[in-house]
Amino acid sequence: MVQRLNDAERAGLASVLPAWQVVQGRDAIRRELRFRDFSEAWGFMSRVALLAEQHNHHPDWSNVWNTVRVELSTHDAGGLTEKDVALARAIDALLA
Ligand code: H2B
Repeated sequence: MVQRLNDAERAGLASVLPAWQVVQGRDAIRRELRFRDFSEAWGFMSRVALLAEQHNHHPDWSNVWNTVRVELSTHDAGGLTEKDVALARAIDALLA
């Protein structure tokens, strides 16, 4: 079972994942993205869905027209793990 991040790993999150915020009241990170329109937002979600399958790790997310809100947390561990960091980095790379 993958372990939740330790204090040192959490302290490094802001520099590794500057576009992501720590969620209040839940051990998770979040990123909100705005696209030009629904089609671009959905295209992004499709690409992330394929990434999630490759990682066997899936986002908790929502979409409203051109906005996608992504939350990452490891359900099996009850909080943030290296799996969330890896998926967040892969999502950032998609957007780069
Ligand atoms: N995604 C997330 N976010 N957390 C998990 O614990 C998780 C997952 N577990 N995707 C995976 C799938 C899982 O339940 C399978 C059985 O490994």
